[in-house]
Amino acid sequence: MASSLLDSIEHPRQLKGFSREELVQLAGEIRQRIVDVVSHNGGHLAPSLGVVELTLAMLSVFDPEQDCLIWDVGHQCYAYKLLTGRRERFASLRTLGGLSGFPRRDESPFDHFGVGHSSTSISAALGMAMARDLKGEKHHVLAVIGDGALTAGEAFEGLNLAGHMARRLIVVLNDNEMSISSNVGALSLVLSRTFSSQWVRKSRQEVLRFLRSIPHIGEKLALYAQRGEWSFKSFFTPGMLFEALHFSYIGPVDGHDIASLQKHLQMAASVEDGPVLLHVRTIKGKGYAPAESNPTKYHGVGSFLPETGLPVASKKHFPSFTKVFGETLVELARQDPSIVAITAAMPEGTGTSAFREHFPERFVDTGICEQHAVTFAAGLAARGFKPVVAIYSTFLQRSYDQVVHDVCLQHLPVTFCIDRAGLVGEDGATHHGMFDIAYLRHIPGMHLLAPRDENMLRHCLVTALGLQAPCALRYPRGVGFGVELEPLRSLALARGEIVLAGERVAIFACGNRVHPAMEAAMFVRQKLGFTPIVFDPIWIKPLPCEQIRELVQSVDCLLFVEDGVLAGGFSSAVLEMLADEGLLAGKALRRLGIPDTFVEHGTQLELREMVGIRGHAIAQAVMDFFERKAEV
Ligand SMILES: Cc1ncc(C[n+]2csc(CCOP(=O)(O)OP(=O)(O)O)c2C)c(N)n1
Repeated sequence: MASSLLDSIEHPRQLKGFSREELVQLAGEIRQRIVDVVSHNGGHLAPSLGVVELTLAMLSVFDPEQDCLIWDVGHQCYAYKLLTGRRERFASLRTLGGLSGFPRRDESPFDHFGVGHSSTSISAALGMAMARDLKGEKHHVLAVIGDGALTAGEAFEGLNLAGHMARRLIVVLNDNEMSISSNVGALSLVLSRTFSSQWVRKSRQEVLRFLRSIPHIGEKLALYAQRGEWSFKSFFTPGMLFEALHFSYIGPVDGHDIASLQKHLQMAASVEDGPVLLHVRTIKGKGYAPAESNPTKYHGVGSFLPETGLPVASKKHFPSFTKVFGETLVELARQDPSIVAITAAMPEGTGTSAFREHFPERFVDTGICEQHAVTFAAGLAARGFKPVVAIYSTFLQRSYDQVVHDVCLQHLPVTFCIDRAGLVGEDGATHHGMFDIAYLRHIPGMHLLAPRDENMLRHCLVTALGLQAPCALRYPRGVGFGVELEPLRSLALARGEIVLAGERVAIFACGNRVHPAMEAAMFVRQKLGFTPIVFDPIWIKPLPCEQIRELVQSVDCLLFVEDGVLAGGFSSAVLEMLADEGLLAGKALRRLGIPDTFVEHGTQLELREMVGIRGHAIAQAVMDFFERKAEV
């Protein structure tokens, strides 16, 4: 339609010819398109709505073909995708084979750096700035980082080196006072300082007047002081912090005023002698009332009705693993005052918001600081508390050394509740929790549990808290199996359960694959007239060796299935043990799990189907032992 400016954009360079009014109209159209598509596909709505004007301003001032624009976390990149050649594919956002929800170098030449985890942008940008200088190139490098992402250590490591290297670099701080929940920490207090008081403005004028009056050098001094107003302002605004790190500071700037953004971006681009930080204030969820009024809820959403913002009614009635975990933790903390809950900026995502409500004095949100969260927990544990670190599998990757060095090496009883373990779905490759078994099971002293359902999750949590040792439990994203919740009980160490008795084939199913394995076994019973055994080890470490030995000796065929990488995962653990004990001779073997490749985005079901860990793939694998087709 001719009236749609957005549909006329084939290349971002067209934006340079747009008037301010046209850019404002375009901002409205972009918001509409984002709401339309995200209401179908789900996605990171509020972050993307908040940076529409910033995206337009950056693309109209810079040349994204030459200049490197790097988004931190990358969850706010939807407007950028729409304007950089991906408009026509935008409806496929986050679907199998469609556009990723995050920037990816293999998706577009405009995506200069791939991302999904937070706080990497300044480091990557600085590396690119150095590469530019070494190659004698002239382009700009920009990192756009949120105030939430700025709480992470890596962001400060980047700022620290950038100030030291003094290379040309623009860091745009997108400050909306929100992480997923309200931002936390002393830094957020610094950022909220404003340059509003009259006396500050007045003193600035007086200082400038005084400087100008100095003979010979006065004008020059005033110019320096004026460069901008910014340097001066920095004493009274968050700028002080950044100036101390040898950044020039500009801001704060209204992040929804395109003209002002363009002016200040140009100002930032003119700084030749070192890094500059442009502080932009935005409203998360801007322009869509439900998201503006509840940015936490609309940070990341499933499908919803665009007119109201209400979720599309889901068929899933069962509570999620996350919810069951959160409620059980509250239940346990009522009786045990030594339990402390820790999250790294994900109170809602990990279900610890329930704990925050009931025991605010025993709840800590560290900000996006997974490494700090783990060592902080170790400190609490060293002084007699029982810290529970609730964290997504993919983000715990950040804390590998802290788990090894601060927790396990000192035998400290920290409980890791690892949510989103396994394939997570639409967030894709950066977010799948597929490595945790492999990166935890080799750490001496670590205990590792994989509850098969929500009931077992509760028992595992009680067990972990009673261990007096480091322990992790991993459970998947999404709803449980709807099993009836039993009274809590502690589990015996290194004992699994035969959940389906049978013969000839033993299926070793780990965590959320146990129920599908049981369904598969029932199918095989119908087709082949015998029932394979389904064994749930519950413990990945220490393994239930005794039971495994017995089982293996009773069958000829061993099938393993797990929602995690095959390399170093659960089946690896069992096979290592069996090989060491010489128990594998004459056995037919098959392993189902995630192969040695990064898995893309799609629904959880599609992805499990793709890697072959769903019920019918398990059934087929059993049938294969007998060279029979499952026909399912
Ligand atoms: C290492 C890591 N931990 C946690 C997350 C989950 N996460 C995604 S966005 C986000 C909040 C980011 O806040 P901010 O940078 O201020 O951006 P905003 O969403 O407010 O635009 C968090 C915690 C992540 N992506 N990476």
